[in-house]
Amino acid sequence: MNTTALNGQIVPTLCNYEIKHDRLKKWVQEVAALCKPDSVYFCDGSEQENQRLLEEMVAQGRLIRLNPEKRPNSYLARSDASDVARVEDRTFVCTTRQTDAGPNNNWMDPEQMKATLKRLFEGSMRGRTMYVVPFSMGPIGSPLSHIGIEITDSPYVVVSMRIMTRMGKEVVNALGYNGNFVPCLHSVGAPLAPGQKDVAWPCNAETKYIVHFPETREIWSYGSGYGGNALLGKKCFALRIASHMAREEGWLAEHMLILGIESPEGKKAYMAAAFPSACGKTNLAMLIPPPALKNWRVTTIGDDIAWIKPGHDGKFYAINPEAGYFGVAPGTSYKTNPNAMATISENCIFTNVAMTLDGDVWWEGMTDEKPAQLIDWQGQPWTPASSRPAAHPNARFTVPVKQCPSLDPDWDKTEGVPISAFIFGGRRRKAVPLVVESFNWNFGVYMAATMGSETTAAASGQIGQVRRDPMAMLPFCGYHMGAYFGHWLSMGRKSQKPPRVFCVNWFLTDEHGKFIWPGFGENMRILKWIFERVHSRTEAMQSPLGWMPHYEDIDWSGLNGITDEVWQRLTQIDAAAWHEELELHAELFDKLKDQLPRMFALKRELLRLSLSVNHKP
Ligand code: O2Y
Ligand code: MN
Repeated sequence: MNTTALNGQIVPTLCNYEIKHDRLKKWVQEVAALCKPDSVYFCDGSEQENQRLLEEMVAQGRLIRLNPEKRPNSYLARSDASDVARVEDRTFVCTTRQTDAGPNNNWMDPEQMKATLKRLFEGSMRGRTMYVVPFSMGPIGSPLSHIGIEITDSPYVVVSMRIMTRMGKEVVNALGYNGNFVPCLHSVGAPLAPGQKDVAWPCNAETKYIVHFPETREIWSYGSGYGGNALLGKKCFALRIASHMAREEGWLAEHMLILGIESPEGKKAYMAAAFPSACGKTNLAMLIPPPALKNWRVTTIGDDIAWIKPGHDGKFYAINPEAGYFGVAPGTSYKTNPNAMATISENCIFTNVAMTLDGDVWWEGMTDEKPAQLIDWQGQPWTPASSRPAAHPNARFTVPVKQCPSLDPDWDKTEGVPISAFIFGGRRRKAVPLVVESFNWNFGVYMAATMGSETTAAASGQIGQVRRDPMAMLPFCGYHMGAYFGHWLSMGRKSQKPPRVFCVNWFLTDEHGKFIWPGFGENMRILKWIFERVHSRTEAMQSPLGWMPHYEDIDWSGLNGITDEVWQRLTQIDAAAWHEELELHAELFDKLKDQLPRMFALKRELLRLSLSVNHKP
């Protein structure tokens, strides 16, 4: 045990490895002087350290150890009822000029925000340990990876970051004397007075700030211990800060899953797909083809975030910067996602799920029949007669990707995998057809930029309203969305072989509100068509929105029920609905007009003309 002298105070400091990086040491000292923890601990990322932290948290009542016979080495955390999801209205992007953050972000002047945060962080870690968590987003040493250091007063964050990232002393080694890192400062905002008893989930119910400073590449998060608010490698770094870095450096940081598809002949293609939150990204990333297509294989690289850089051969190469899944538990079952169920069989941290009486986990949708008795996510007895859900709708599992049966053998490759197709999807009951391939890169960027999704309970806002969510990045783009579209267009200009762009919609319904596309594993039929388009440029049908499959272009083997009539509905382009859509595109463009690419107005006009010629309003 060493000590750090801070303003005359001695703070016990534990670090079992050498740190050569002066700027890192200085920053840790500055944070300790501000937050005034009882001690400082540098995480080494070892299994021993992990087990010690888990045991401490169990002893403190912060975690419940699940039945080791049912869920080996797995734990349950129950959050405070006020701290259950990302807080978009408390999330800020602070740039010198407000216009650089764009209308898509909450903004405050960086100096003013720093002053506010410094007041909040002053003494915020009293009575607690301050953990220093070195992590790499992407394989350590990959030219596509970047390093962050999270300082946090939450041991739950430490054990979660160890799952979600490559975490530990190897990262500090990789930094050497002066490598770059993104400083990520986090406090639950709940200091303890001497002798004060801690609670199971400390947080600050009144004040939360999730703040990004893209110009100085810093993150400060205060008041929440949950998910995207606290595991700062994920949305804060890998999307908001990274999207800003990517624009400056000529790459893409996207809210996309990455999957591989292998044909029966052994041909392989990788695709990256963007869907807004709560559209089944994890299910698609881990898809198991239906029995009739069992000779096709889907492999998983990532379920949420992709970092994509152009390679020397003109292709785009992608990595999953994460090393774990932070997936939504409700709705996950052996029917909807058997690979996810196998992944979470052990070494998992569950948050806000229900607990069975024999110490296992349960959530809505996990089994057809509800257990007769449970302990709900708030620790209360629950029966099927209870009016409230047993698990919180945003309950999560945190688990290493290595446990996923469909994990791609190249998931950890330092150069990434070549991407042949980008797929953009939303949740739309009508108007948007099942699948369409854009005529070219620029039109594809237009279609992806104007995509919308109907809101669900998980997102804030009213249920069932169409919210424009360009590239599924609206809550995650760290700069002006208009400039982001410009960046996407410029990436197409830089590449001789940009991926082909597809839009999909699994969520079309009939007049009774019933889904007309079966979804889940059956989406393989659409992925297969996409695979064939990118590999062999098979025939397709031209429409105003792009190329679409004929009925006979889809492999229907083993699936009944998609009649000609249903197919018409799945592929119809309702001109009246599209003229309304175009009005909504104009509304979006008006909000972004100060940095919107001029090409977009042109593309909109071309689309209007094409719809008018082919399908009169
Ligand atoms: O509510 C949270 O903090 C988690 S949100 C989340 C988690 C994993 C993957 N995606 C998301 C999302 O909101 O897109
Ligand atoms: Mn996500």
